[in-house]
Amino acid sequence: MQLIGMLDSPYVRRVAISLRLMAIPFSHRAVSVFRHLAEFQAINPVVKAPTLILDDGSTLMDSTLILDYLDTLHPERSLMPPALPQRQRALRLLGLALAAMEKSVQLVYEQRVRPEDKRHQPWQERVSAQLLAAYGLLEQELGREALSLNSLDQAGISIAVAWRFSREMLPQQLAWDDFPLLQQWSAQAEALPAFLATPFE
Ligand SMILES: N[C@@H](CCC(=O)N[C@@H](CS)C(=O)NCC(=O)O)C(=O)O
Repeated sequence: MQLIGMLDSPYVRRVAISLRLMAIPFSHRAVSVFRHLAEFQAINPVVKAPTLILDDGSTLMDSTLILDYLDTLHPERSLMPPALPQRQRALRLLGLALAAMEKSVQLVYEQRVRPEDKRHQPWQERVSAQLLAAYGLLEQELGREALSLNSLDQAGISIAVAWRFSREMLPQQLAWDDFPLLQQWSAQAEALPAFLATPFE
């Protein structure tokens, strides 16, 4: 199995970390959707990272669908809680983490890909407010019930991955110190062997 995409993509990184935590062997090819466009198109003409090349040569894309496939391969190693109420909470947290990733990626594209004279301020403000809402709600959720490394699941992984991505790529975007519980969770998660072996780069 080959995972295609850069580890500075939160979607690629959460799949890579999950593969490690699930003890599924894979190789990783750091192909960029921007800098290596032709190479990426040859693998997946749709150019979406992550792309997973399976052993039979077929390709999957979209991190959530890839994780669904991995869960089907090894249900006993799934990183999603199997039953309510833990699964409901994981889905809620995961939705917020995925929204934070998506809004961060949109802002990065606005700031780094779109020419300055083509930027639309109201759109940037809307996306910024959505990002702030996602992290605000995550901070509240962590205050209601703390995350624990003893029960690390896909929500905990994705929250830490989203946070790292946003902080690295959008250092000026939010007052990051306003989110101490997220900060603390990120520090704990980033110290785990599976995270250290999958550096943001
Ligand atoms: N919902 C997708 C989002 C993946 C995504 O947008 N990845 C970015 C890289 S961070 C990408 O492929 N960008 C290239 C493009 O959309 O043209 C997932 O969960 O995998």
